[in-house]
Amino acid sequence: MKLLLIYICMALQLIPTVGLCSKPRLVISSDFPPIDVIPGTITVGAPEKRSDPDDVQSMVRFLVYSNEFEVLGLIAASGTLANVANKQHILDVLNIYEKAEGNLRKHDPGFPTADALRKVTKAGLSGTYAKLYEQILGEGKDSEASDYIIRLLKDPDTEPIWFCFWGGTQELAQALWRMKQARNPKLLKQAIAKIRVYMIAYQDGTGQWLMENFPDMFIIVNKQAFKGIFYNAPGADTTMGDLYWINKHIRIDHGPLGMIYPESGWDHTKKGVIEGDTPSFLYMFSGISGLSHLEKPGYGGWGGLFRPLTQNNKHWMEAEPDGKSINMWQYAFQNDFAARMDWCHADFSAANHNPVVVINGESSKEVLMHRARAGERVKLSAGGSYDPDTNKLSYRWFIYPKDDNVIADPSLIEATAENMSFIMPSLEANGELHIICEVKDNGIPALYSYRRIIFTH
Ligand SMILES: [Ca+2]
Ligand SMILES: [Ca+2]
Repeated sequence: MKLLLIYICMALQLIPTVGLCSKPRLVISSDFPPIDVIPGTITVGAPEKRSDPDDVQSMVRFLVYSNEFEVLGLIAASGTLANVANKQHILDVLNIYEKAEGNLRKHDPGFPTADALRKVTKAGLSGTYAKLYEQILGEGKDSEASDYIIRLLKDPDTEPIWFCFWGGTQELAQALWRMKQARNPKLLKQAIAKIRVYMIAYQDGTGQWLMENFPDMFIIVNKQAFKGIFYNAPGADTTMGDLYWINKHIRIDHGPLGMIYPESGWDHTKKGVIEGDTPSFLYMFSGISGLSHLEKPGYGGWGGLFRPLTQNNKHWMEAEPDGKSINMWQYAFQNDFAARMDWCHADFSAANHNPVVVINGESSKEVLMHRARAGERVKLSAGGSYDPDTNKLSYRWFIYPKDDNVIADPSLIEATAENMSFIMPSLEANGELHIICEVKDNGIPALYSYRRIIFTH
């Protein structure tokens, strides 16, 4: 993922960032409730069943994206009102995924087997949710999951490992605490160098402990902006995720996984998409599908837009708490989810698949880099873009993220043709102009694909 020159497009010297040779490696940790979870606002029922169903919603969505990643771990961290870590809850979902995986493979042979996912499903420590770090770290606090994380971190493979935390971070913190005790600073340093964290809020005291103790560890904290994925978030189109939408596109007639998608999150009166944890892996999907870049949270994409908290650019937090940096992509990521739920039961010819964006003849999913002088006319072409279902394509080019210091050529503001050109504006020293090419098909549901082109002087 380093920015290296590997290919020069003849027409425009568009330089893709280095290719992803393999899928990103990923561990999900979730405060995962039982499938028959009772929303926490319903005050009857056994405590171990009463919790927040949103992680089940997120897990259904994650599994239909599991072809995009090398899933190294699924960790059951403490959850439910009873504060238990029970990996059987995840295994129960994998039994259901097993009924859909054959059909999913008609759409991409890269979907993992349920068996492969079972092998990496690990139990975290019970009793950690919402506790102070002093209460949950140290001797006697190891778990199957923290031991497994140590094995992953000690492995000589230096490729990054992404940890998406849908609940508390105790298991990673405990693994690092244990490695610190071993007094092998070289090994610990290697471990830190390959860790990438995306955490949804601080759900136990170890989140802040990680931030304070590991200034060199790559950590994204999404404290509040994750709510931008809620169907009822400010600025969201509620019809793209309310009960009617989830029934039509996810829950009914979409195979076995859709049937377990809960109607609500914690509050049973708010029925619809409440997948607060989903932005963690949408960030990753966005980073490998042309819109953004895994190592650059400041680029912005489906998982939000972030700003650095530290000068070394290791710790990041959302640029704005209001969630708009997520729900601005709502039509795209909701349609994408709906299409993949069709993949659970439909043949290839009866479902939709994303278009492939080609920019100036370059067809990878990499972010493209280009140098241009202020005042120079730049020509971009999405000609050659195509759709695996032979759908008709439409185009939109826009600047993202917006930079108030850049006075853009008006022809760049609303460009909707396959080809476009603009006059390169003047940038500040080390300034970048990011242009997104969005290509949308006319399938049902309509799917979006992207490429990002970054201009510098
Ligand atoms: Ca959660
Ligand atoms: Ca298509």
